[in-house]
Amino acid sequence: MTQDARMDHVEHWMAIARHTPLGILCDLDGTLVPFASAPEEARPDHDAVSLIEDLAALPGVVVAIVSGRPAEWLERFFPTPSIRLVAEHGAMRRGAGAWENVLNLDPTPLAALAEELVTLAARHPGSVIERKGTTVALHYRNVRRGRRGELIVEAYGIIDRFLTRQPAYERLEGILVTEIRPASVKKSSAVPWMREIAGPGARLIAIGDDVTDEHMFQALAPQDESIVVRVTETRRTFARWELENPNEVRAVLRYIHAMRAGHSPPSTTLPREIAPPRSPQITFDHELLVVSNRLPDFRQVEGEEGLRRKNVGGLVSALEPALRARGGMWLGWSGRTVPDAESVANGVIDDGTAQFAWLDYKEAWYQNYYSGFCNGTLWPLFHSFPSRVSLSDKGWNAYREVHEVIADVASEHVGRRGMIWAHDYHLLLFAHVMRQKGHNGPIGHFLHIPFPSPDIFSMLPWAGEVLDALLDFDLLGFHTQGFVANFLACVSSLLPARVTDDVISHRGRFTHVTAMPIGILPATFQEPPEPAIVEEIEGLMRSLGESRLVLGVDRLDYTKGIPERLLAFGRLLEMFPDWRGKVSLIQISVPSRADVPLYAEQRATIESIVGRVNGEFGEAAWVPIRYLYRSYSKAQLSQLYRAASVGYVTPLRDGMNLVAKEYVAAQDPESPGVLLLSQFAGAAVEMREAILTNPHHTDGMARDLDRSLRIDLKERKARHAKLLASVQRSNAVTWAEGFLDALSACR
Ligand code: GDG
Repeated sequence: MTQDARMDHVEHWMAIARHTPLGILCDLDGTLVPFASAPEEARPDHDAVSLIEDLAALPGVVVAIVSGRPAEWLERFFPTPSIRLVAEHGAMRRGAGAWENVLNLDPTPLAALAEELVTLAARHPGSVIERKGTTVALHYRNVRRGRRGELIVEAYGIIDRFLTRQPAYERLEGILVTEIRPASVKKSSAVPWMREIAGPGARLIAIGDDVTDEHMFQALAPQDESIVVRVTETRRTFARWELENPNEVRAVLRYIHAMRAGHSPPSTTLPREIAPPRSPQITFDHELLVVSNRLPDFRQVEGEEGLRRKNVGGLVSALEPALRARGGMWLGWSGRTVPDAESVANGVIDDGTAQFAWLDYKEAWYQNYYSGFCNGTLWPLFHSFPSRVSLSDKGWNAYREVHEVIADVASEHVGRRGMIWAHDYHLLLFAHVMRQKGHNGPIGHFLHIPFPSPDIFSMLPWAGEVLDALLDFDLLGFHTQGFVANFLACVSSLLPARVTDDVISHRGRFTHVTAMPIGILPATFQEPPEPAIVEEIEGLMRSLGESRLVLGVDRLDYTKGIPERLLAFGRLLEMFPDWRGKVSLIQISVPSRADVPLYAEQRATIESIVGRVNGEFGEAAWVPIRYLYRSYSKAQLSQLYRAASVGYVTPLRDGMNLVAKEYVAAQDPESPGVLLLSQFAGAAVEMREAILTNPHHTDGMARDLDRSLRIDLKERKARHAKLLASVQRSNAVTWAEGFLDALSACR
């Protein structure tokens, strides 16, 4: 800071400190009082209380403590009536001596929720339930890292049920705490209230550290000042100024007191201005940044103001508990493209449960990076379809360029020592570019698709560069030991690296390599469906008449082996004519990458096979194959899975295949169906009790399908019980937590 700027800064604060009327809104925990490991241990000490009392006694000054704490608790420490108190984020407030209940809610449902959460917390050491008048908070700061996900999943189940029935309440995420509170109150409500109390011409100073304080900062007017107490360097905020810790807050309050009381101002650290751009959105302490090509849970909503959350399941359900538990952020492409000549936008969405940072892509990136290098080069190469691999320098250059862009946005959201978890083949160079930008925190990568053998991988002209870049990650996760072995073989043959069982040393760095099969949240496939959902699926089932159902569900992709599966079904009807009229195949193909020519071709191939089989075997009252090129809700899928005698999951090659696990999770254990699974799906490694099949061998697959349809109830139950146990044991939460624990352990 230059001498002039320093003078301006001092004068600015002197003017505020002396302004009359002046209103001070100060948060307590983390702002005036340091954090303690349990909420009941953090109390305002004598120094803090007398400082606030002294300020409140000054003429022309109004002071409010604005806290999430209950009214009685605040009253105990700040009995002096001239101190204004805002409790429970604004639900209760004490004006000139008297408490006012801003809301009038029936306390019974909240009490029931609190009871349920207390029972849950009793099973999770370290978790604490804090009851306040109109709010309940679950603190999980002291729950062991690896155990937080499990707690959060269960807690959110309970909380979500409550919120559905009690729309007057909402959930608010703090730092390792989740709070359920009346929806209409926020700390922002304290701002106009204080302005009115302070009187005409008032300037306000708001000081806070938490995401709840951001609401207060947002509600301020241009003449007011906002000061954030930084938890880490990664925090983004609406505030204009920052202080390091509660000691600095107290020093500034003492400075204001001295300036007004006519004492000589103590030499003190004045708030530092936060360099713009400050966040246009509320975000908070990101211990963890997850990066994937796409934000999988967002879709652009036509005619509305942009992106909105839409629950379509998938990876987000696996990661969300970990994100919530760690106050994490997820960064990815918005799904929108802008013309190449325009600059790309990025921003943050906070939907109240997690933080999502998005960026738009230029049209050229979509063409050359996403459709080109990712889906035209890496996808077929990694799935061992060499004849479908397209290679171009343009694609490779775009791949590198987009990594740079994403890394720049990532650097805005995570501190240099923060933890980053990058996903999939779209981001193989991510650690490399982040290291170049100075990131030295742990970075992990999980590959959701297979890793090919060296003879296939070395088709890539940039094979050595990709491997070298991958070794800038601290941890590389794959679905199976087979993919790990392929990766290690590629490294050994293409790089001068030292390879042991699970650690590679290269350029003085160590990269850990591990097999960590992804799972699902099995209980979510057993939830009772809404009546409207039952009706649509029952209609579909009625159209099958007496036929037993064989079910295929996939994204429309050539790796999923849909034509091979349909041909084998036709072969079944040929080889085992008894099944004619008694069994139907429903194949659901979810539209995917429809603008890529290979995918459009695949669709035409499938439709022509369906036409052929139906033409050859169909009868007036029986359609052999129902082909549905559309998507269904998760609840509808669960119902279809449950109704199917055979889950027909036969990819030619697949990293894992979640449909196989979902099918098992959705079955009725008393009368389960049979999983017919390709031996080339990653899932086949864990799911040995499925009927394994070779999708390249049409006759063999037809025979395996026949066998699957004939298995008796006893064997079905025995196979299903074992499969279900494995699906439950190795689930989405254990996967995400396991990966993050392993990543922490790498350092
Ligand atoms: C990649 C890897 C790996 C399908 N239709 C609908 C729908 N789905 C859901 C399924 C399932 C998901 O999509 C598909 O997951 P897969 O695992 O089968 O396949 P990919 O999309 O290729 O995923 C794969 C996975 O990453 C995870 O690591 O297993 O190997 O290729 O969850 O239920 N969901 C909804 N409506 C549909 O119509 N809501």
